[in-house]
Amino acid sequence: MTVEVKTTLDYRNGVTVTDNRDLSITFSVDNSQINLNSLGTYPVIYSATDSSGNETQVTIMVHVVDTTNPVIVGAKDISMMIRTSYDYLAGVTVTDNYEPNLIITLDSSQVNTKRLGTYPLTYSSVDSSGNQTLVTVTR
Ligand SMILES: [Ca+2]
Ligand SMILES: [Ca+2]
Repeated sequence: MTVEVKTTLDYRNGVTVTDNRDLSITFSVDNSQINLNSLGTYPVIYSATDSSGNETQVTIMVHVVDTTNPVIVGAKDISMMIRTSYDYLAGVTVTDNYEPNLIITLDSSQVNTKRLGTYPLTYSSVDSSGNQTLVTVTR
C-alpha cells in the first residue's frame, strides 16, 4: 500500500474478514508503528480472532511517499532597463508539501542585459524525492 506523506489513511477500508462459521469475529488493526508525517515503510498488522480463539494475523507494508512537486510562487515576467541588474530571486519563494527549506535554482544564462530583447529565465526546485518544478518567465 502506498500513501502520500502527511495525508490520512483508512486502514480498514477494503479489508474484510471471513470465517468458516463464526459470526462473532474480533478484528483489530495495529497501526502504531506508522508515521504518516515521515517518509518510510511501516508495517500494519491486521488481526482477527474467532470465538474458538483461532487467530489470524496479516502484516502489510505501508510505503509513505512524497509524489507532490514543490510550488514556486512569485516568478513573473519582468521588464527592466538595458544594462541594469535585477534581483531575479526577490519575491520568489518555494513551498513543498513535505520539505520546508527547498532551494530555488535560477538559470539566467540566456538573459543578455546588454541587448534589447525578451529572454527566458528559468526557476527550478526539486525535493529529495525527485519531484521537480520548473517555472520559465521572460524578461
Ligand atoms: Ca473459525
Ligand atoms: Ca514534495
